[in-house]
Amino acid sequence: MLTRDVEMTGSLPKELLLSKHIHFLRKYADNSNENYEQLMVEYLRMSGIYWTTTALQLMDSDFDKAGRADILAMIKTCVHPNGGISAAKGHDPHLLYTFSAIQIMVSYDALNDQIIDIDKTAQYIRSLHKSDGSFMGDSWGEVDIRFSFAGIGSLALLGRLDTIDLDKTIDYVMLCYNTIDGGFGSRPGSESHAGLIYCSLASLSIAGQLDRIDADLLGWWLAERQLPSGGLNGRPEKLPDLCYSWWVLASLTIIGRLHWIDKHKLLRFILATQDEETGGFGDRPGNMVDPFHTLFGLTGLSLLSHQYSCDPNESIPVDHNTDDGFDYANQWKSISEKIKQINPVFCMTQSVINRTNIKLQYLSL
Ligand code: 3PZ
Ligand code: ZN
Repeated sequence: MLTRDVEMTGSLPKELLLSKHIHFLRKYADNSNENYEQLMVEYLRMSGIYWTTTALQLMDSDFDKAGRADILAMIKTCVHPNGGISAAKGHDPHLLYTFSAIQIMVSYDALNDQIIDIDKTAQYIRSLHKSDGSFMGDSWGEVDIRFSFAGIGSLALLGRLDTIDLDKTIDYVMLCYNTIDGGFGSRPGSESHAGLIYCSLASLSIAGQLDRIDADLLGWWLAERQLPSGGLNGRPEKLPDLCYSWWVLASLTIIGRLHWIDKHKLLRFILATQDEETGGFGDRPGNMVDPFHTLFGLTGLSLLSHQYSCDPNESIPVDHNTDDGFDYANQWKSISEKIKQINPVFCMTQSVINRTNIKLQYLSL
């Protein structure tokens, strides 16, 4: 069988370009000079701010102070009378942007800063919950498992999970479970896809119901997403894409099987997707960079490097420390010092999640 993959040849970055990434992202985060408004299309803006600020928080603890007030003021202009939040001022509210806005507010510890009325926003989310346990994205009525995670994740961060029947919500998620490969699709009967698997596992982790899946079967399918280049794809026969480093690694972390992939090969792929000139990460080596892939490059490195620095049983395999030009032991140590720990369920820094009293479930082998 022919494998679809990319070549890892030519001069590709081999080290983390930390200060370039901070510079790249600051252009987007600096709302005050309206840079951001030119850089990120309007219909994505709220999520764009979440990708950008989360990426900066992972690298730079002083970041919080800089854009906080402007960003919170921007969110306030997107809050609708029904409690929903839109991507930008004047747009319709949507569950995905409501989730992004809540993630940003929680990361700034601003839930009680009178930007939203928590009860109203919880009621807005409840209004999108259907009697079969599924979630709509907005009043147009489209249903997707992504919206289930956005609903559950939002309510958990608001401390309002009791607003919905959580068991029923998880029963719907389990209708999207595929017994053949252990994965999840967007709706019942749909093909498994790594991004939707992440949404499902994150939902099950919040609900404490991860025992409902076959973690070995799913872990196997997830580990098979790694290609000879080291990069990961989202389903069979697809090219590798940096953002799947996050969807797959976060999923494997939640089910306690992160060590089922070759981390050293993935490290080389992730570093190769950096742009040496502009900073930022793209989907594949040599491609255009954006804040979305920049966040998921950094979160992938965070999961990999912190697992290394935390787990004394994980040693660097000898055959990896040969002559491919990589000093793995030093790379992992230095990356874990430069990038903070990310929470695999919420994709927010672990220190922010520690401030909440949300209980999450993780499996171990
Ligand atoms: C990208 N969206 O629908 S999108 C997204 N994709 O809003 C944001 N990997 O064309 C950026 N591809 C770049 N900055 C891409 C978010 C998509 C994912 C597209 C993509 C990613 C390969 C082609 C869906 C969470 C939220 C949203 C998604 C996934 C997960 C696009 C195309 C689509 C979109 C935005 C821009 C540049 C950035
Ligand atoms: Zn991608």
